[in-house]
Amino acid sequence: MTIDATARAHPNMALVKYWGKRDEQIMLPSTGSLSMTLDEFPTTTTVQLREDHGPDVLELNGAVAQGEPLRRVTRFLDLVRERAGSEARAVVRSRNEVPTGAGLASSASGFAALATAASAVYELPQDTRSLSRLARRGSGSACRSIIDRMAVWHAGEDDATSFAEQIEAPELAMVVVVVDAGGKKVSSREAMRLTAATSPFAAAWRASTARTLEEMLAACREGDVERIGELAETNALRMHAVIQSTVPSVRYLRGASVGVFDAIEQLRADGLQAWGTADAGPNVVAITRPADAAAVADALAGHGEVRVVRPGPGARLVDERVA
Ligand code: 2P0
Repeated sequence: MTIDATARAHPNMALVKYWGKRDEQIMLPSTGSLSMTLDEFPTTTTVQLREDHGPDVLELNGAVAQGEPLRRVTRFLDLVRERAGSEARAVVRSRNEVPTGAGLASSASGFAALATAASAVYELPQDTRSLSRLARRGSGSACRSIIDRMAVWHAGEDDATSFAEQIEAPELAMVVVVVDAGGKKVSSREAMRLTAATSPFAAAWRASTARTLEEMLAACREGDVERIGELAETNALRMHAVIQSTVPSVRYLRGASVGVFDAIEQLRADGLQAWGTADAGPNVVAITRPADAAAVADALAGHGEVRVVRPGPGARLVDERVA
């Protein structure tokens, strides 16, 4: 019997964004999405079964967590227990190596690592597809962090068909520009609901993203970095446009973020190819070729702390203790 298991997973950065759910209960997205798993900022999570009958315990970066983070982990473990036919509670210890305020969400790496460690401990299927489907139930984008390097998340029709899998793509690099280390006021989940409920552009966003995903898959197959960059930048700005069009308006990009998009456009005019993207926060990420990453990082260093990231590994077990 497995006593405890430790898994590690990394965040991912979407080139075609997930923004909206078709079914919040089982976390079906309204459109597919596509991302690069990063080689930095891992989350390492240990799941240990409790031998007494105490409740689930969550420790985040060494401190005991309560409230919503604990409820979210418990709900996730309830699903795992239901599938495993187990009543055993667990102690979950999770550590994020995201530098404070790097603006890279830890929910994707967090639930990818948790799904992987929990599947080992509760003896659920551990193939990539099963792990991706399970991670999705914790946080949508976590299904992509299960996957090595580049992932497409198929929107799917039901729980069985909504999962991420690896795709071939040309070698990319990204430059993360941290313009603001503060937390966000409106969670992605809340802002997605607000978008569906109040934006007149929500349907256009869904239709255009579905088309963009098809074009992006073709650009990845063809190894066309320029097309990948253009599509990613347009898709990110469309996502921010639909988010800003909510009532009340949610604005994740700040003046400084727009300044980085301007600087990236200027780099292109000067002959250095890079394209901007941004998630549900103010920080901007430049997508570029590996050979240009250092020059792009130098050029953007005046706008905030910069860090070059590359394609990284999917979630995996790093330790397992068996009695
Ligand atoms: C993405 N984001 O594709 C998009 C782009 C943020 C902006 O996925 O409600 O934490 O847990 O499924 O996955 C962030 O949302 O939301 C996200 P839930 P999630 O990466």
